Amino acid sequence: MARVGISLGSNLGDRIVHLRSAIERLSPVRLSEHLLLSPVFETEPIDCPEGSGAFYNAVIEIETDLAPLELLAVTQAIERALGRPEVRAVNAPRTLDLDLLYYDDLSLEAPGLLLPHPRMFQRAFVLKPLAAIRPDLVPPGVLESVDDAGVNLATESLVP
Ligand code: PH2
Ligand code: MG
Ligand code: MG
Repeated sequence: MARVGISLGSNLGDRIVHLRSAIERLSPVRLSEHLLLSPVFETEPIDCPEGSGAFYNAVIEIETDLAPLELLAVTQAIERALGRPEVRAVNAPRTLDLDLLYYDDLSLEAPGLLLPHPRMFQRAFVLKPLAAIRPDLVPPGVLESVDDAGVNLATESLVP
């Protein structure tokens, strides 16, 4: 059984409903009661097309026995179920984005999936919520913990 971190983002439609729905839809792949759920942060769009709305972002950690690419297929199916089109412009506003951040201590380079997520330590919208649930996490190939990396990043607003 693997402990997996997944980031959730939405900046289209009813953002909080989409995040909640994603967490519910992930429940069949959870093999244990283990669920770390970060607060939801409202964050400014980074590297998104002009006029994109603010995101709601959160991170969860679950335990699963699915292999990484099986889990990727599940997360992509959930994105589609929430109305995300197959073909889309880069970083266009989306009802739901689910990104696999880490899968135990696995380093993986597969088509469509890099683990740990190569940009997770550059993104406050990932690090801030992740610091709330796994401050001491040091993914493979990274030299500092989530908490140390996130400490200097601008604070983003918490959704009550
Ligand atoms: N996701 C992106 C690009 N930019 N910005 C914010 N604030 N939150 C995101 O989840 C996000 C982003 C690519 O998936
Ligand atoms: Mg993403
Ligand atoms: Mg994605």
